[in-house]
Amino acid sequence: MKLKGKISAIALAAVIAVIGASVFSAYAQGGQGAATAATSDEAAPVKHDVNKDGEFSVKDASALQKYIADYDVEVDEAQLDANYDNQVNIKDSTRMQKLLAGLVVEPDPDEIGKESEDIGKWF
Ligand SMILES: [Ca+2]
Ligand SMILES: [Ca+2]
Repeated sequence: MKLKGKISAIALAAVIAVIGASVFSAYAQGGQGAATAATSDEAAPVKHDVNKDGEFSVKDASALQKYIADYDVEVDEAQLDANYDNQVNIKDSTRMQKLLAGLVVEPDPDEIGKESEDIGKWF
């Protein structure tokens, strides 16, 4: 009777261990998936995400203004030129605010840098 109880306890412990391992495995796979997603986000930065927080918001226009004013602020320099004129100045911050307000739209990538009658609609 005592031995039978011990065997039951061992069997129960084994079942718990198997279930626990399955749950842990599923959790670990979920974690791995999340890590992969984070890696792909790093590969494609968000356009105009000046402050590198993963989204384009008014904070990016503010970070750009601080950068222009020579504050000690960390920025993604690749995201500063919002009006594609190869200069970084207050016009870029203004354009970011217009983009956020829906007053202007992003130009077609093929049109960036070209002179065009329609270029005014983007700026
Ligand atoms: Ca941002
Ligand atoms: Ca610019």
